[in-house]
Amino acid sequence: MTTTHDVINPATEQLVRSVELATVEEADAAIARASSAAPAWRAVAPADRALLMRRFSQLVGDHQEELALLEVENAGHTIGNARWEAGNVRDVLAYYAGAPERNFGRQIPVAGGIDVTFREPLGVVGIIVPWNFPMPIAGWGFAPALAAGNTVVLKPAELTPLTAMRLGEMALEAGLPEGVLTVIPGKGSVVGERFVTHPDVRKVCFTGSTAVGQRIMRGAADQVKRVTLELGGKSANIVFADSDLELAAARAPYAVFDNAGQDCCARSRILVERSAFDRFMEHFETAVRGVVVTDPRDEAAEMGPLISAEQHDRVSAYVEGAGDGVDVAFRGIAPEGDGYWYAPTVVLPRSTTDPVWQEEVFGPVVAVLPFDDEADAVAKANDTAYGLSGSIWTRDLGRGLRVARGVEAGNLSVNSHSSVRYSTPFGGFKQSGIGRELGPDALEAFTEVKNVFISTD
Ligand code: TXE
Repeated sequence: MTTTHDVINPATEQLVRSVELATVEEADAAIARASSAAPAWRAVAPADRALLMRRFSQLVGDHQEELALLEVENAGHTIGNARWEAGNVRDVLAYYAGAPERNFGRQIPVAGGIDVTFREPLGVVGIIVPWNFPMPIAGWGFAPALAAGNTVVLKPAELTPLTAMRLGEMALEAGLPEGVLTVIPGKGSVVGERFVTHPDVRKVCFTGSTAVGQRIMRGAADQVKRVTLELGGKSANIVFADSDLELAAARAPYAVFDNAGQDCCARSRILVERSAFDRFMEHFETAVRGVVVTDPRDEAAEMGPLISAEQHDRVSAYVEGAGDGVDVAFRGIAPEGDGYWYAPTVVLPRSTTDPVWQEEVFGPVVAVLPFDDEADAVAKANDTAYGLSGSIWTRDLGRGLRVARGVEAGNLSVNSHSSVRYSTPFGGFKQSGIGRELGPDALEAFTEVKNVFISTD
């Protein structure tokens, strides 16, 4: 039976649009179309596949403002962020448009003949997208998958299907054949599960919670199905006393409050060298109080609302619900009235076992603790089940690199909080996931290596 989902604007709590959610039968039909489209798509000449992807990229670029405005309603993102996100999809498509003609194999010296490897597409790839970055995460999946010659079925999150649906329309407008990229709004337990169990879906690329990621990995084992998992994070922002402390404090809010903290790379734990702790906190307080939390359509907005009332409850349970288990150091501002607003909040955990220090809050809450020396900083940073990203602030670049090598995480930055560039690999250690997106690695993740030996004897 068909059901619908009401997409709610998180800043106003008003209905944006009702969307029909696909049934299992509809998911099966979409997978069947993707399966039928696969042989022809992989046979498209590399230059022609590249051209179609460039057209798709161009179209996304031409509609950047439309997509950005839609994302403001769909996900409550600030207009500035939403523009960046639409631009990111354009850029990711343009980057991977270079791939079909550079999908090189190798020629390996062997006795008695010629040995060559090919990078073959997998077939149909299922991409499951969360609500926190509906456009970029969709693009990071479909762009390399399509470039490598796969066809794609993509399920956006129930809460935020609108921009992915629009991208699906644009793929057709750009001339990608029917069935090459199909966006299917639906429930995780229906459409998402079907991607995992359907034998024609050869790989599932999932971004979301660790619990669902574990379930997908278990389910995929039955068919030895390939998976890429991008899961949660509890990343550390490590500030040494020799850093430009004012700059480190000024940049720290962006690293954790961007997208209202609903970011798997959020640096939600700040570790400050003990001798600089008080000075850092003074500068940090000024910066946090200055974060502009307002109507996301406002050009000045730096932070918008949380995605839903449920997420609001979840976040406040870590602070207001923690009883006397957590001390609030200071807070920023947030609007009153309609919308799922939560002020930027800085807490001082009592110990490193506190939930707010260990668990992914996925909201604008950051916990701060001091550390004693380099070894203590690395040990505290690594005292988590996650390992997605992290930052190190120091003027000693030798130390910056040493600490970056010591932190068990996939994406580290020194004197910066930048984690994502379309040309470099992105992904997690430990329970933050498996596999890599973006850069050359993603292309490999959407292909199988085939070895062919030709006898010359
Ligand atoms: O995620 P889910 P939710 C974390 C974050 C957040 C929490 C809950 O801590 O507060 O997870 O968010 C689909 N088979 N992250 O509940 O459920 C679902 O429809 C297949 C971190 O929204 O994991 C959606 O498309 N698919 C994360 C996607 O999975 C299933 C981003 C993510 O939903 C499924 C999001 C199933 N059984 C949440 N069940 C990050 N690290 O960026 C659900 N889905």
